[in-house]
Amino acid sequence: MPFDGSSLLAHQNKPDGYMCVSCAWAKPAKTHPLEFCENGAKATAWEVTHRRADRAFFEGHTLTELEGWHDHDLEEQGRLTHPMRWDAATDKYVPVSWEGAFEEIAREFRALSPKEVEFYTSGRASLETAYMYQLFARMYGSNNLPDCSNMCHESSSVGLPESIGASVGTAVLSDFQNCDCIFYIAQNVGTSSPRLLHDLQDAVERGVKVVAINPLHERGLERFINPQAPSQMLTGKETKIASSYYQVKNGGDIAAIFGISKALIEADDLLKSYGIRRVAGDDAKAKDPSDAAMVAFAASIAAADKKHVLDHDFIKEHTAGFEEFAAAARNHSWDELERVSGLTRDQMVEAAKTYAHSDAVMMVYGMGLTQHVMGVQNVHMVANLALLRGNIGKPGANICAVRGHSNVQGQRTVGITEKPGLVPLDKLAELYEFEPPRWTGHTTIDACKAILAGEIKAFIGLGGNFIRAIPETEAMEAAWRKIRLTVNIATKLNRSHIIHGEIAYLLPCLGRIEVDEQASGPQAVSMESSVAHFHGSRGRAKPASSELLSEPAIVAGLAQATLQGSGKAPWKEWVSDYSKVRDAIEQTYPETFKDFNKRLFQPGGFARPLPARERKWVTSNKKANFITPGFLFPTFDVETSATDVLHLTTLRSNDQFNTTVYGYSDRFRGIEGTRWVVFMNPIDIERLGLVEGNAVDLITAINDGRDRRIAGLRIVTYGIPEGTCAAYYPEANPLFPLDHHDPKAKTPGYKLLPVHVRRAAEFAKE
Ligand SMILES: Nc1nc2c(c(=O)[nH]1)N[C@H]1C(S)=C(S)[C@@H](COP(=O)(O)OP(=O)(O)OC[C@H]3O[C@@H](n4cnc5c(=O)[nH]c(N)nc54)[C@H](O)[C@@H]3O)O[C@H]1N2
Ligand SMILES: Nc1nc2c(c(=O)[nH]1)N[C@H]1C(S)=C(S)[C@@H](COP(=O)(O)OP(=O)(O)OC[C@H]3O[C@@H](n4cnc5c(=O)[nH]c(N)nc54)[C@H](O)[C@@H]3O)O[C@H]1N2
Ligand SMILES: [Mo]
Repeated sequence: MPFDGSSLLAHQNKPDGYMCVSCAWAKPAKTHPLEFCENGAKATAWEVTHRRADRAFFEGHTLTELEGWHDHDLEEQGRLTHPMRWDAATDKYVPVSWEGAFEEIAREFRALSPKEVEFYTSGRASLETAYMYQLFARMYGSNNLPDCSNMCHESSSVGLPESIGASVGTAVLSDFQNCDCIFYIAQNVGTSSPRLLHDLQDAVERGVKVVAINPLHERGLERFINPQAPSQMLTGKETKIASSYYQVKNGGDIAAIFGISKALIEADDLLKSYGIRRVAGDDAKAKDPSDAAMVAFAASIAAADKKHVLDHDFIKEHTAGFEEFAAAARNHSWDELERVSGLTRDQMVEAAKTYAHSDAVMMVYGMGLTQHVMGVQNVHMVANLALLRGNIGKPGANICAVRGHSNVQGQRTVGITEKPGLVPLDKLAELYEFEPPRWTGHTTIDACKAILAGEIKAFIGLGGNFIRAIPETEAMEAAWRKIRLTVNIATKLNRSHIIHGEIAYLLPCLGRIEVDEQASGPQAVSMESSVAHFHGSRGRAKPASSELLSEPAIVAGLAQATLQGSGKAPWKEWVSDYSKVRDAIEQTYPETFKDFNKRLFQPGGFARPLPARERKWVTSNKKANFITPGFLFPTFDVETSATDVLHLTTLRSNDQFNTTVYGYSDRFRGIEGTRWVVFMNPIDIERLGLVEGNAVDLITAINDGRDRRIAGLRIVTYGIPEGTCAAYYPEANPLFPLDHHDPKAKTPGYKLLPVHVRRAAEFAKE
């Protein structure tokens, strides 16, 4: 019998249950009694809500009217219940049959060239759906498979393979039990992946040092009351998480990590030139008194009976590029590193000291590093720091790139990518008897550019809220309306459905928490966690409507209608039994998915093979590479005389999941009742002649001839470094130029944008 409410939650993230639809954090083999967090529970409640955006709702509202609604109010209408097509005469979504929908969409697709179609994926769809979807796109003839990962961890997908030959992080859960230090960079654990706090807390209680590098003091990184620990719940006793907290300026991470590396390398130099005994005796008199901290650092290493700060054996055996990196670190002056990072030299030396006295260090990071115009270099720097002391590929020492959406990592593993080189195309050709396209498809940014240029005639979204998640909101919304066909497969109503093409379909699907009954019985699906383990997931809730189809069924319906029997994929058979899709995935990727069906519900998941964990480097030179960024900070084309320019970063509140705004409370940051705020440093507020509570406009300060602004935000005084400010995503997205992205990864620079902050006449009407 299907469950609901709290009985449902008891199965969340359990080996026999369903995998949370919120974040991608690891699911342990030995679970806590309740293996979910506040935000996971919220995401579950949001999906199994009793509210419905049903026929009556859509009869009652034109899309023009709904355009004026806030993101929160659109989604709050509840679950979509029936397939719909926009009716131009009434400006409403009207009910249609599934067959009718598939047929018209297929007819449109067939009339287009495959290069004119975008197949977008948000990171929630299962491995089974994702595999079918990419195959559909390729059999149709398109590699245009942009996905949310392009806006998220693409900098990791590009940077990590160059550094260590892995496209994902190498850490697994047991590393948290074996490390003695964690560098926690640019990730907001308390909001974005609260279950990771269990692992952090357990580590801290073992004496592990947590070094936080983040412009904002984030509550979850500072202290944590574990709701799973009755003693903490009853007594209110908190665990202090970060042992040191370094408030780097946004975009200052290259400088900060260079600073830490400089300290490590120069302390190593000191030990080398003076010898361990003399340094231990503090004999190495610093030429310059300001070097005292460095001498003390080197002496502390000597006192611990260590000859070196760096792991020279590892560097020699496993890496390339060290000398160049070390020379760059020595060359950067402390003044420059301090100015760009916003950290003091003493802080960087202190962080280096903590690092050097630890034997197994994890590097955990998130969006504050990847969403930058230098996102790839940021990722390289994390790897460089790890390589200096051999902190990759030994227990407790690995890189943990904390993923966002619950299956965003897995989708890439089964072929959602615009890069044909990352997919076993020959294998697909052999299995399904078709000629896969070999051209490079569109990333999300490429897709936006093509849409702006009028080159895209059809867009299909497998989940997500494309038009809200991307940059350049205003121009993109205008261009979006000119697309001939927009199709969205979704659970809830959002702005990407309201703004629409000339022909528009809204196709409602089952959520992962719901029972998915097919011809062979109730189905399971699977996903990959942030630590590269695969998990089965079985829905348990009653479907929101009897008219919903599952995502695999919708993809198969579209594929069958479009492909009309060409190629040999058994779409119908797959839908009646998803284990057959898993067999196909295993045939396509035999090493990664060995015995997929057998291992589907293995407690703790089953691991994806990652050679870098074994110190096998799948890079072009078979080495782990130090890669030296040629700059500390990007240059922007900004009016140099402007004195009101701050560097904006965009944030998530504790009460949202991406563009899904659950409510208006960012409890951990003390913001209630509004999202229309800008966080500023008190010195900047005063310098700009403003006071807390004033209304201000934010105006993009990059000179490209366009006016981009968001108006009437309320100033909140906040502990954020001078020269920086922060606002919420997606409200701030209209400020971001489309070209403001990492050149290689094309990840938008959502965490660093120069903006003018100007006094406004009034507050925005929310
Ligand atoms: N509740 C909730 N959970 C979520 C999501 C959600 O929206 N809500 N989204 C999911 C998704 S898709 C993702 S990708 C993840 C995102 O999770 P995170 O990776 O935590 O991303 P953000 O919340 O955007 O915040 C990034 C952190 O980086 C810091 N930061 C900003 N700029 C910089 C910088 O230049 N340098 C450094 N060092 N730090 C910086 C910010 O202060 C913030 O603490 O969470 C997932 N989980
Ligand atoms: N300024 C700024 N912009 C950002 C970011 C940022 O930090 N700052 N972060 C970026 C990141 S990391 C990401 S991942 C993207 C997110 O971009 P997307 O993944 O495109 O957006 P979401 O908000 O996660 O999508 C929410 C919608 O997904 C649909 N949905 C929910 N569950 C399901 C399901 O089970 N199946 C289907 N088919 N649909 C479902 C619902 O209709 C819901 O409205 O945004 C990016 N944009
Ligand atoms: Mo993400």
